[in-house]
Amino acid sequence: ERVLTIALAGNPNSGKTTIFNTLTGTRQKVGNWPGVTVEKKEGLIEYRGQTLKIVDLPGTYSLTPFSIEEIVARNFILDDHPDVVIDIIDASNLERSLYLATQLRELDCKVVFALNMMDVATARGAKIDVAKLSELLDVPVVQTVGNRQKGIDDLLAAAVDLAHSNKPVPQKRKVRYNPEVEKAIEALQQDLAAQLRGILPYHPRWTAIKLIENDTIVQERVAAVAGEKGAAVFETARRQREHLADRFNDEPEIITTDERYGFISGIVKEVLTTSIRQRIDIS
Ligand code: GDP
Ligand code: K
Ligand code: MG
Repeated sequence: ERVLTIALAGNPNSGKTTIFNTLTGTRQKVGNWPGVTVEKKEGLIEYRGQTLKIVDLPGTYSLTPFSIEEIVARNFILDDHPDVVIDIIDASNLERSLYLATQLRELDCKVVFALNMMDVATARGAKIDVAKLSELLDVPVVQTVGNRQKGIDDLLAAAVDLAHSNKPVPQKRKVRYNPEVEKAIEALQQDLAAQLRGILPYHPRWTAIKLIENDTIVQERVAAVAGEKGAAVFETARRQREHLADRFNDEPEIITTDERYGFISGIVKEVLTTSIRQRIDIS
């Protein structure tokens, strides 16, 4: 039977390695990611009669093309198509953690959240509406306390169930940008579909967003498959970027980043309650 690949993503210090170690025990292979000196850890385990390959991705806050760690993590998801990505979320730093989570949702990979550090969050008086978080991002959420091996069986079960599920990755409950940005994405997406149907390496909406953000790695990948047909697409991307820069007086990638933060802060308002004591402690 086919080996299922499960990748662990998360911010630095979210508990990724702790959970990786619990999942894989001593069956670990440590090396480097190809071409870079970033450590790669993977481990094979047997689960419900099936072999699972667990891959510990570099810890990142985002998935931009500006840091080696982020490029490694993103390329693995884009090119190796893991069956499921477990995003280890630090529940005691929910807002910060959701930036990566939001980007993973935009990438259209299958995602499960491990809401880790729940003990820390609770001790600080934070209450998280887990069901609501799951609903708002349309992602299964499992609560874990990594250093006490709590919730890890449930997490693995949720990941494997999702890997086997035939349900397509939900398209709603992702970031929607303001109408002007959405129009630019739509125009570019239509061009991508018209010019590069069948040869586009990545999801068209995601590709359009990245081209509007001037993402050099995605530009290179699209150029590599598109050949001459790329010219029209890159011209549309350039025009849409220019239009948005004029309209908002800012780089499009700044606008999309801001809007992701806005989307996240809306989610946090709905799911996170802090006790009076904590609010006093912070002030
Ligand atoms: P990584 O940077 O994401 O790989 O994080 P690590 O796995 O190295 O964990 C960072 C620290 O947090 C370590 O000291 C862990 O023992 C600790 N840790 C991991 N999970 C939890 C948790 O759920 N609760 C608490 N209190 N500590 C945790
Ligand atoms: K660490
Ligand atoms: Mg680590």
